[in-house]
Amino acid sequence: MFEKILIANRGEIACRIIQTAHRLGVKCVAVYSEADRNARHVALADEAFLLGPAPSRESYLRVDKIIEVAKQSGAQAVHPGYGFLSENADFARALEAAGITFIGPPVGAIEAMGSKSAAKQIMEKAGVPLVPGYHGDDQRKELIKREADRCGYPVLLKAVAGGGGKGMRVVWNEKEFDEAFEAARREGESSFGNGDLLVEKYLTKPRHVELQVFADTQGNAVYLGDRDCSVQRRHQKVIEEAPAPNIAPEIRRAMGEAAVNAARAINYVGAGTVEFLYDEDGSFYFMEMNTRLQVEHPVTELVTGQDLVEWQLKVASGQPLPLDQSQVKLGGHSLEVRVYAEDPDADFLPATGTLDYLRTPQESRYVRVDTGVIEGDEVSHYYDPMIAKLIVWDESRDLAIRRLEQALEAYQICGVKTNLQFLSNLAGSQAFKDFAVDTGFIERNREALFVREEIDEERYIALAACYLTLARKRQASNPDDPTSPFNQLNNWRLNATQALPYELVHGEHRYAVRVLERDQAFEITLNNTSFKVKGRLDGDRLDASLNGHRFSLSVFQKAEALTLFHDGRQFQCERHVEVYGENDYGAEASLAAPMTGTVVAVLKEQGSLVTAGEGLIVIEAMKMEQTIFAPHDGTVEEIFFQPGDLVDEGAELLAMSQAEE
Ligand code: MV4
Repeated sequence: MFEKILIANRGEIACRIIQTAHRLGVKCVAVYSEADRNARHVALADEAFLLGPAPSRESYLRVDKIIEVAKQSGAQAVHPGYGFLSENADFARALEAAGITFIGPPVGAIEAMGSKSAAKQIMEKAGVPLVPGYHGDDQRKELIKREADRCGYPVLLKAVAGGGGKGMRVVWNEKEFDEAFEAARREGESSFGNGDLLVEKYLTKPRHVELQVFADTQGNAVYLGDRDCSVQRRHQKVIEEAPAPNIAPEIRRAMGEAAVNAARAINYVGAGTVEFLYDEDGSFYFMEMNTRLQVEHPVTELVTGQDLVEWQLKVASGQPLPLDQSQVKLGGHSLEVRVYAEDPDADFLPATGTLDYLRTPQESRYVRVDTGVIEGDEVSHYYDPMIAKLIVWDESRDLAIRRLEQALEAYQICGVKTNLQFLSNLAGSQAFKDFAVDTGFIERNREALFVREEIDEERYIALAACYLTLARKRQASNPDDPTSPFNQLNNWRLNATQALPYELVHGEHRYAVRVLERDQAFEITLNNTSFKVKGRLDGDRLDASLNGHRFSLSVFQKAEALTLFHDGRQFQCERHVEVYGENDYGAEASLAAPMTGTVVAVLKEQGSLVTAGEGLIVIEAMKMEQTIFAPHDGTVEEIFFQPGDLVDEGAELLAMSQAEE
């Protein structure tokens, strides 16, 4: 086993690899870009080296810098993770030349699977089922047309150099062929610099079923079960599960054996994934082979009980596979969703921001969170906007889905838009529970998946007012807390039998709210609705009963913005505050009473020097005290009222001069 490895990656996969390596007693070297100086993977590693500026091409893709760091740190091997350089043959070759082990397949295997048609030709020889069609080097149009006719329409024209759904064109009938052929060729030329095409029978409702394979340097190869990744959006996997549901055991076994044959056909070593298109009639066809550890490998780990990164480290250090095929046992069902910083209302465009508030579900044997971020981290535009992978396991698919729904409810993020609501809608949809899933699932179920449930805004506004009131009472019992959002200009204490006013804004709606405390409960009134509310605040947890209906929710407040997390949803509102400061008084710095009331204390004497934010005078209105603070540095020139005086709203309370700049 290695003593020290370098992880040439970032984010969740880098953290995940480090965790296994440390468990095996292997030291870890991290590499990072300037944007990742404080990233979690850097903190977890034993040592870390700066690669360069944030852009990947100047950091995580810098083959020369990474090899230099590997040499300098004495790393014996490099784990590439996924993405970045994980399927870059030149990188694997350069490491080999430097005498450093690449924790992945041989260079030849990476290159063999790099081209769709080459891969298909290899698989055909290995007896791996292919979709009926043509993927030869002869690119004459009349030949490809003849092959299309032989397949029978619809057919799919695919750019040989394409991938991830790019460069595919469905031809529904013979009449469309000529135009489609020319267009597909042009697109191949312009997008991939290669207009070569292959043609296949078009499967109209396929599933994406992939097999996890592993091979070692002693000629052993096994499959570790399968995964269904059909729920995709624009060729981005959204939810993955293992095992693939509703597949007959003999077909499952046949796919596994075909996948092992595929691996043997290219003298594979390490972790690999063989992807199949699975048709409704139970037939399956080789799609492509990925020569890296996949994002979704944790679902396989949870149903096999195996740590695939441990397998990678053992195989790369020359050890045999830990299990033979007869020892691979599968149990239960696992699902993974990818929590992304993206905006569902902006067609899932990547979102950026700061993770101001981050609560993750409690991990257990049923719930796993693989993440590369902590609360307070920035999600930048430089890299894939994945925040975390949430993986669940249980004895059955239904139980695992229930676990997923619960875990998603407990996943709470503020500060950046996420796809959490979409994932909850998906996991909770009947179609998904019924496994009516193929690659067209999301398009077919848009209605259910993109629904914005109507919420009872008034209830949430009342709960927000309840939170604000309890938080103020809590703060009032701790007036020295300078960080409290309530220790601002309009500080006061609730000793009221009178109502406490709030102005809360949610979207386009402004709510004038009154909170009256009576008999250990609040009477909260807004619009013409009144709620009897009892509440208890413990940290950011609010347990409340609203007209006898119990709510348990988390609340995050940043300045005047409130986010209430409840029942898997987020409700946001803003407290509108009149802040008395310089802008309200202009240059002469006189301070007017913000409301009619009684002067209860004068905190400064005439002629005293004050600094901005110092308390000057306290007035009481509606049984609440309100301190008026100095809007800037200066001198108290004259005080117009004394304790006990009644003042009208707008009356000038005192005059201040501005301190010299
Ligand atoms: C297909 C197909 C139907 N028939 N090939 C999409 C990208 C690449 N992985 C292959 N893909 C497909 N190839 C034939 N002959 C449908 C797809 C496809 C797809 C496949 C797997 C997962 C999601 C998909 C989404 C759209 C289309």
